[in-house]
Amino acid sequence: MKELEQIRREIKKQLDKYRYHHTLGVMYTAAALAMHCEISLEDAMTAGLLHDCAKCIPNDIKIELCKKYEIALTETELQNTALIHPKLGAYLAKSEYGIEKQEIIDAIAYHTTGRPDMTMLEKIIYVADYIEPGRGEAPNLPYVRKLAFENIDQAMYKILDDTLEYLNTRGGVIDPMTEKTHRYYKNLTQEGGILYGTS
Ligand code: DGI
Ligand code: FE
Ligand code: FE
Repeated sequence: MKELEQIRREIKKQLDKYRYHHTLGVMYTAAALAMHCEISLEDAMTAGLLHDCAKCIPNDIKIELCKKYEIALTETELQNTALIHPKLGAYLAKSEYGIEKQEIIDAIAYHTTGRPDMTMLEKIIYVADYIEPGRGEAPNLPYVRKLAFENIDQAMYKILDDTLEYLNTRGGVIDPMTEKTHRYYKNLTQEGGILYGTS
């Protein structure tokens, strides 16, 4: 696996100024969450650095590359090109940046929609992407930022809930995986789950 510093230098060339700044924010926020949750800082920082590595590729090239690398895209992803960068990014993390750990590759692949029963590293990247210091426009940010360090599953649920509300009001096509993840974290935290469980 390449050194973090080497990946940082390479990724800087692939991103615009805003995206690079956001990427460093995600990397350091993921590091803080990893300290708190006692998982590998190096894995969290590597996944944070690479999570948006395919974001600045022009949309038509993204689709072309997916064809070339035989990455299957769903109808939803083809309709919403913003949903392609996690899958393509996961592929490039392995092929271009030498990432071998499947846990890191999965954290990149699921950073936009999430998925049910995520690993701690996957949740950390998903949450860090939303709360990093450069983000400012989402509702409830101060609350979610605090919640992230108190109960990461509840933070997942709140972020998914706010994201779906935002997409619904904006009329955006919702990826079935985002809904599935939302349902999973709602059940886990709201009904008979860790929050209000009877045990
Ligand atoms: O790449 P970033 O901007 O850092 O963050 P991201 O990869 O989480 O993408 C964020 C956007 O993705 C945000 O505007 C919400 C959107 N998103 C999340 N789930 C869905 C979705 N967009 C659509 N159309 N459908 C979804 O299910
Ligand atoms: Fe992203
Ligand atoms: Fe991001």
